Amino acid sequence: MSTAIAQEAARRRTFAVISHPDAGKSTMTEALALHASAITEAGAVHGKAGRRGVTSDWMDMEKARGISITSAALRFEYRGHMFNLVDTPGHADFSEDTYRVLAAVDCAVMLLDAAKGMEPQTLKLFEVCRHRRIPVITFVNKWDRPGREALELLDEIQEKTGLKPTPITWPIGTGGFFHGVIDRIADRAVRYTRTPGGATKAIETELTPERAVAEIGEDWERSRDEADLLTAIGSDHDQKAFESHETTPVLFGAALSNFGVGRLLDAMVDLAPPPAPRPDVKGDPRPLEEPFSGLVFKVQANMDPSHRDRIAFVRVCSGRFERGMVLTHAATGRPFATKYAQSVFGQERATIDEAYPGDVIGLVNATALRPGDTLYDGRAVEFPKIPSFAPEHFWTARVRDSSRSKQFRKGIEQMEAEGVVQVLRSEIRGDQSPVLAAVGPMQFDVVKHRLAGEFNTEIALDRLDFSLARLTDAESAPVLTRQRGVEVLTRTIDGALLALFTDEWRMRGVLRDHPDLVLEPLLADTRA
Ligand SMILES: Nc1nc2c(ncn2[C@@H]2O[C@H](COP(=O)(O)OP(=O)(O)OP(=O)(O)O)[C@@H](O)[C@H]2O)c(=O)[nH]1
Ligand SMILES: [Mg+2]
Repeated sequence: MSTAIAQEAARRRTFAVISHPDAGKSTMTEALALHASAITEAGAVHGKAGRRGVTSDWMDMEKARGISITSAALRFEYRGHMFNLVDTPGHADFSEDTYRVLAAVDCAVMLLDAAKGMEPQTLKLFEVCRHRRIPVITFVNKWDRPGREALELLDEIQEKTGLKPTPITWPIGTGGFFHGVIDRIADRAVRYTRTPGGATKAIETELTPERAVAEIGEDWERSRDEADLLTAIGSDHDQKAFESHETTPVLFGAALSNFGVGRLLDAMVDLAPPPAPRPDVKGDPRPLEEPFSGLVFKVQANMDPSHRDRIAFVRVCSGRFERGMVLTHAATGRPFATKYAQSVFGQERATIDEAYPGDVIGLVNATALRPGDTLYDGRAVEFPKIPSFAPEHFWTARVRDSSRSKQFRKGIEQMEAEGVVQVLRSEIRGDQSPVLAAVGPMQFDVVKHRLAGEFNTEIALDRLDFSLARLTDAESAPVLTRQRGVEVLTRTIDGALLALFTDEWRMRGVLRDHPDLVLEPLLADTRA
């Protein structure tokens, strides 16, 4: 029994796909599923405007804007391995969602845009991965378009992340002349030929050196010389160094035309670490073979307009999950029934009967569950909470048509449960106009859009002139309330008292006059 769990865990690969906005995460997620034969045709073939949405971008607003707003999980099998892949949103306003996903995976695929190299979110995410000790496989995407020099990109990666890049593949040709890659591990070269529209796997042909010289010529010779140089300077993959976060394997390709995607999938099988025991709040790792434990990393409602339910995404951390088992919800100590457990593939779902460490499962109608919660069977365990970010934008929300007040309340409660925004209240403001707090302003667009779409309720939002929140206590609150440019509100989800200030300068002024006030930062662990 216990060896079965170890064996099942060993064949799991649990990944986040991350990057700066627009580098191609959703296209790549789709391409990976295509290569694993989990889907038969990529949906991103019609270009951004009229394209059929990619599998992981299912929300209306995502289809309309062509960006990912919320993370999406895909589960599929490849080469005897069970992949759990989570496509994340790149936009900084939604980074809280991305960080929750990073709390639940064992490895990350980082995409770089060939023309842009390291961008601000790229850098931030590399830092988060280092902080969380998540190994990163780097894929330089959009190599089919004019871009930077490959060697120059390697230098930039090394310089900005401190990680040593170890190319697994090396591109043959650049700037729209992307012929194929040299596979530095398999010691061979392949040529890619695009299928119409890039809808299906690219055709791969083996390139012997003779053929390469004859058919490609100069681009091949240059690529081969560069690959030799890499070997000479010792830029080879080293599994130990990769797992201890000293290096990042690098691959080159184009997700849109499916160039290099199969090679990435193989690297994910061969290089990515399988699930390991997860440390609990005290730092003690829970052995994989202990009874079930899992971490809720995401809650999402109304994914399916015809069902209107709330689904909690759980990463299995130990043991065997069996549908129907009754678990304990660590936060409340209450039993939790798992009759409606599902595997998720973008917006589609299917009943799942069993799962193992590394798997992501969806628990339906899990109204009590919040991101960061632990569920377990057997010996009690609680995993560390996923820290929430310090909000910097504060807007009041109210319903436009008061006959929709009930739906308004329900909608806001839903947005809070999912962590789309934080909800703050005070007696003075009353229930009719709570304050919504967010890391980035686009989160308010999501609230507005989803309340209209899912709750048929139009809302009005008004920006408040605050940009800073601090945790305070009941003693300090009355003093703070008397200050100009300060407001104290209660965060509904945990009852914490938050003092809002117009800016840092204002807060310092208040502290100068009242040095004994309790004002603690709301720490996001990514900035640690
Ligand atoms: N030329 C080219 N375009 C690509 C490639 N991969 C993705 N794209 C295009 O780049 C744009 C962004 O792709 P997405 O997959 O939506 O990017 P994303 O990283 O998921 O974006 P966010 O989720 O909004 O951060 C789309 O228009 C894609 O068609 C590629 O390999 N080559
Ligand atoms: Mg996307």
